[in-house]
Amino acid sequence: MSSSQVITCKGVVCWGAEEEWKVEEIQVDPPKGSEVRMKMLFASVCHTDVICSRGFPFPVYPRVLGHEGVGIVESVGEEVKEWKKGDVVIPLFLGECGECENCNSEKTNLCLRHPLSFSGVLPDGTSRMSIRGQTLYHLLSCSTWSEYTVCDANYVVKVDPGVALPHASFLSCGFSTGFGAAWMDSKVESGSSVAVIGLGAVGLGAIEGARVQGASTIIGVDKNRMKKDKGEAFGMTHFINPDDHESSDNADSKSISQMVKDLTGGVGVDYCFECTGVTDLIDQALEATKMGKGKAVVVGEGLNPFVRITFLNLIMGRTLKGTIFGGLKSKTHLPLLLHKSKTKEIRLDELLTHEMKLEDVPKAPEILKQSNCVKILIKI
Ligand code: CXF
Ligand code: ZN
Repeated sequence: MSSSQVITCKGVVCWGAEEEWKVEEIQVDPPKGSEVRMKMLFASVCHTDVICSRGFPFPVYPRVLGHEGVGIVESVGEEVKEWKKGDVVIPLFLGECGECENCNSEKTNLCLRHPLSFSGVLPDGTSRMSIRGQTLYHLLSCSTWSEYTVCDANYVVKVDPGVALPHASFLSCGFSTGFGAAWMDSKVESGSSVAVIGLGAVGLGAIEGARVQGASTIIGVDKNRMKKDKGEAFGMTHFINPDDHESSDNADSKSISQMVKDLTGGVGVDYCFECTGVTDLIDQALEATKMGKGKAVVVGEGLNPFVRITFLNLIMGRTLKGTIFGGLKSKTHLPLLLHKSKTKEIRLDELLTHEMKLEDVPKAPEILKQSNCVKILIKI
């Protein structure tokens, strides 16, 4: 069904890097030919929303935030054959054409035809959202913190009945990014040793991915001691709180890489997943891996655009790699993860710590700072 009506609804708008987020009345245009308009049911908060609202990687304002969520198709453009009104779907920031060089490669999920875009507009170069006549930009080709949103149909994945909708929302970015990093991007071998720096939803996903792959040692690193129980719930075998190893005068405080080596007979781990986005920790992640064959994977992203790496850490045969969405191809792999959540092979209940209404989303940055916060679910 196509619709020609503009919808007026509520959305969470960011007006600038220093501005507080505001819930505003916005206009959402009907979908164009190859697009889908969705009524959002649930959304969730990912660290990337915060850093994008602060200008990562480019300042694009005003924009409607949110890139995790699940919704129901309200109307489709006339060229859309794959989706119809009433389908439950996840809007994504990455497509999979299945035909381009990258879609045909097992090495990457970065589709060339339906790419990741930071421009704030849909693939046709325009936005479907506005406020008082002014263009509102999208976030990562979606914008899920809105009662309605529009996406290109190629950036949408179906959710089968039986998948819990809050889980579908959590699987639309953060947790899947970490899980995929261990499962698909690195294909962690059974019996490997793994370290995960930063135990937010991404890091907990990496722990779960390493567990599912059969890693024998999974070391979690986080300054928040409340993350010990969370990490263990997902399969972490050892916990490092760097603050516990800090001396008062800082004279002999140990580095994270040293602490990881202390737990692994001095040799380090096969894989280290850096999930905080703190750039200085990337060198620590590299140094925490085994000489000659260790691999450090940058999973988190931060506001600092540059990374410093110790020459020796790299040249001693280690690999440093980055990944988007954990290497998951949106149409091939996300349905597999949704299925794993349905069969409880992956466990997502432990992620949910806070729930809020769309109206309360401006409070989310403060809530994210609370030590017990992992995932905020937004009921739209
Ligand atoms: C993001 C990382 C930065 C590029 C877009 C996707 N992943 C998770 O939020
Ligand atoms: Zn995200």
